[in-house]
Formats: sequence, structure tokens, C-alpha cells
Amino acid sequence: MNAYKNIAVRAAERAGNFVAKAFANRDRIIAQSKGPNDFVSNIDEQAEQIIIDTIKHSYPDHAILAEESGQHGDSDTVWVIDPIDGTTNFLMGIPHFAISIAVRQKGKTLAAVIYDPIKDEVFSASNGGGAQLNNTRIRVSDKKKLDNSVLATGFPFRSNQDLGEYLRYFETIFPLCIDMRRAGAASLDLAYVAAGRLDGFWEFGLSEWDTAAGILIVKEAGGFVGDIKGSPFQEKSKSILAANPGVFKHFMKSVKDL
Ligand code: 2AM
Ligand code: CA
Repeated sequence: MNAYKNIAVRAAERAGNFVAKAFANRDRIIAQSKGPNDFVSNIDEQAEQIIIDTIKHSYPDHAILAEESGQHGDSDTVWVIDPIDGTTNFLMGIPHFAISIAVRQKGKTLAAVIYDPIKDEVFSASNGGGAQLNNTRIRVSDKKKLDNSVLATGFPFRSNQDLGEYLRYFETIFPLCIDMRRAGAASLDLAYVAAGRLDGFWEFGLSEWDTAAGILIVKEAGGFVGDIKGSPFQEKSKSILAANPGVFKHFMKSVKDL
């Protein structure tokens, strides 16, 4: 398991160094639209290739599920990759984005890494091995309720998403906590919940590669993760609530009648 984590960290650091260099020379980035409000650049694609090459060098038979190039191969072991989570930040020159990699075997996540190449922070976890920031153990915060908590969220930026439902949740939760952040990289929101920098994170309409690594890191740091309706999180779940146990329960109780 730690062998998987070591390769994931190596792949994330290689891609992260490449992405950080590109960020310093942003005039050379070529961006394209994948759909309304959804962007990809040549750097996302090249970073993804660096990650895949690093994994394939050690594990040529494993399968890949990557945001930009989709699914390759057929194996019980699948590497779930987001080469740049927070592409909009990256393209705007906002230094808040990450490389996210999770290793899944028969549906169970065994190892995960989220690397912020600007702050040089490596968040990682292995199943049963706890969660770390660089090499130091991290834990979720210990607030018992939403009172005094700071949460992160993501807005429903896609045109087909239900803004009304999102706003009902916001209206219910916002008055109960201190404040809400929208930083634009779901993987880092999850990593920050694991590190106790945030008390919780909720969003609708995410993809597997945004959350696969962060979920293991939050759980290994003692947090709870579910979909926003309170059901256990499944691979294909789109909405998420991740929080420390007390905040998770208070959030769920507060939105149960929405
Ligand atoms: P991405 O950069 O890998 O696409 C947060 O809302 C999540 O949604 C991010 O993790 C981000 O992942 C994705 N996202 C895609 N387009 C976005 C946009 N226009 N604004 C904010 N987030 C976006
Ligand atoms: Ca991405």
C-alpha cells in the first residue's frame, strides 16, 4: 500500500513541478473550452501524461481513469487522476490548484495524494495508515457543532445545475457557521478539512477525479464523508459533504427537511 502511495507522490510531484513552471510563464498557456464555464489547457494534458508515464513505469498493467484522457486499460487496480484541480484558478493566475491522485482496488481506495505545487504541500493517506501533510500526521478539527465553524463550498457553475437547490442549502447553513469559503479547487478543500484548516466542505456536481483522493485523506484524518443527502458516498456520487464528525452530524440534521 505504501508502495502505491510512494509512486502516487512521485507522480504528483513530477507533474506539480511541471505545472508550477508553466504557471510562472502563463503567457505560453493555450486554453480551450470543454463546455460552458469548463476549461482545459495544454498544461493539464501534458501534466496528465507525466503522471500516467510515472505510474505505467512501475505498474504497466494497472488501469487509469483521468479527467482529460478518460479511461485506459482494464484492471482491478485503477489510478484516478486530476492533473490540475482548480484549472480556472490556474488560468487566472490565482495560485490555488493541485494535482490529485487516488489508487483504487476493487472499488476500495488504498492510497491518495493531493499536491499543491505552489505552497509545496503534499497531503497524503493510505488505507489504515492515517493522513499526513508533508510527513506530519494531520487530524480534522474538533468542533462539536456548526457554531464557530468555517466551511468551504463550491458554486454550481454549470448551466444545467440547480442553483435554487444550492441556494436553499446555503441559506440554511450560512447563518449557523462563522463564514464560508469558495476557493475553487475541491481537492484542496478536502485536504484542508483533513488538516483542520476548515471544519467542513460541501458541493454539488463534482466528478470522481475531484474527490477520490480527498475522501480517503479526510477519512484517515478522522472525518466523515457522505453525499449531501446523508447517504454513504459512492464512486459516482456527485454531491459531497466532508467534515469533522460533529459538524457533519449538525449539517445533516439542519438540511434534512430541505
Ligand atoms: P477542475 O479544475 O479539475 O475542473 C470546484 O467547484 C470544482 O469544480 C473544482 O475542483 C474544479 O475542478 C471544477 N470546476 C470546473 N470548472 C469550474 C469553474 N468554472 N469554476 C469553478 N470550478 C470549476
Ligand atoms: Ca482538472
